[in-house]
Amino acid sequence: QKGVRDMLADAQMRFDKAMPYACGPILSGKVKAGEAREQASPADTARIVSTVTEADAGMVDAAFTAAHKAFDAWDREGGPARAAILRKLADALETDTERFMAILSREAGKTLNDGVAEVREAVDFLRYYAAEAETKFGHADRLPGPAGETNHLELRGRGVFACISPWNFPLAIFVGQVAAALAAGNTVVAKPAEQTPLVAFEAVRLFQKAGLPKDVVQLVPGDGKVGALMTGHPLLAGVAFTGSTEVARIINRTLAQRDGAILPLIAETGGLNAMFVDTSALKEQVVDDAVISAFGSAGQRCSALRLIFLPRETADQTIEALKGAMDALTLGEPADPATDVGPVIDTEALDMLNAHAERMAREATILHRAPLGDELKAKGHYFAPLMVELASLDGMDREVFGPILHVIRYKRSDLPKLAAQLAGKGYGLTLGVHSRLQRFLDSVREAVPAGNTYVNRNMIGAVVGVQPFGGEGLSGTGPKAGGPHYLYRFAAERTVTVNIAAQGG
Ligand code: TXE
Repeated sequence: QKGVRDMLADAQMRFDKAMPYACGPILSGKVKAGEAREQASPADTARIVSTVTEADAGMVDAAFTAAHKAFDAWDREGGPARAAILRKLADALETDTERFMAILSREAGKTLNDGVAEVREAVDFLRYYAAEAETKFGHADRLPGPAGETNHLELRGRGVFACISPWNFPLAIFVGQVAAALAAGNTVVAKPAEQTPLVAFEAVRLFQKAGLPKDVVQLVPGDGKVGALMTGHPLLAGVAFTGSTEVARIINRTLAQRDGAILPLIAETGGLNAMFVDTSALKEQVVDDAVISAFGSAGQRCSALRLIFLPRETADQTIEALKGAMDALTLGEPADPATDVGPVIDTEALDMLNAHAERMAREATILHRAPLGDELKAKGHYFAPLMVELASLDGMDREVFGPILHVIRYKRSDLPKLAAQLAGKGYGLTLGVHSRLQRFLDSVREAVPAGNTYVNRNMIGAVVGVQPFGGEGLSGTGPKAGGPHYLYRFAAERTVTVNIAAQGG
């Protein structure tokens, strides 16, 4: 164990020594330098992690033009050849795990556990979509049909995909989107979130060294203005977006207003994720699972638990145990191995959470707040985990993205009404159920639609190929990332029907 920790500490030290790093657009393999802004670490705002040059309209245009030129050749490579390249990228990333963990801890405030899990997920996405490319792309499947004709179905790329990713999984989601688009035969113009440009920049540079052809992925860092230039670009063939429901709606409107082809949008967005507990549930398990699901990664997972429904018979006991578990959390520097909860991403997130906490103090009951020292508060964007009790679901219409757990105490006979009210909010991402009664599980599942349901366990699993992940309604369009249907949405499906007799020899 000590060996691994030392290795990580060394990698962090090596990374820190050369901070800040310059990063910027990568167009046809070349890094563009220009006027740069500084990006500070959320964990320690005195540390500048990178100096970032953001893409302008000319660069976005150059990125699309180059990716468009590269498309035909990449698409014609076929699935197996693309799979071989994606596997090389996976190997390169895996070999560089410690360095990417170091970047994630400084740039995104990820703890060591979260960092290693994220690098693993990115590697898994590359290998999973490589396998998918190999089996699904590059050949035509014969379909059953009437005598006298043959029918074949073939999957091809669509063109240039815009991949727009969030800061909360700045490596895994960025790499996952790009890998999927590439596996399906598309070329890519990718934009990381404005808070986390460096990890994406380093990933693209590594991939190009590992054998990714220079024109198939173009990187255009920047904020929503750059995103808007991408979704409005005439050479666009489709959008893969992960982020907030609000921005997904903006992109949807932009695509609807374009002239020309009707373009696909694959959107994975936020949730109002709930856990339903009944009196048969095991208290210790509920507490462990609720705490990790609500406060792990400082509540900044899209799958994170926001609302826990506790039966009034046992609610007091569970709440007391939750308070104890919250006090046992260690808040701190993400690079410290003892840390359970790191910072939130930026001042905007901190302000939003503080404003929500103030509103809760007025409109709800504050049940508990984990301790947070002044020193930490002054150092970075730290927000102490908070538990509040709501009298009802009224006014709880939006995802609050951070470490705040909302408790609702219920009377058994009110549960159907509450579940229907929650379902009526329109989200459908993750759902937790803690019960030893199949009937309870079935009734909750029927009442509350969710893309991913977790029974008698925590709500943070999205293992690639094992737990395909994604929501419905306000939470996303599907298909699920890391699942067997994901690549279809990135692909053009072509059916060829041949009249055998007329075709001759
Ligand atoms: O999102 P934002 P954030 C969700 C999570 C939360 C959000 C957090 O639930 O809601 O992501 O990420 C770009 N045109 N999920 O705060 O602000 C912006 O620059 C085009 C769900 O980053 O929506 C950034 O690159 N692009 C999830 C990206 O959009 C625009 C997993 C996202 O930004 C734009 C992870 C515009 N007009 C997080 N404006 C799941 N369901 O799987 C901004 N952007």
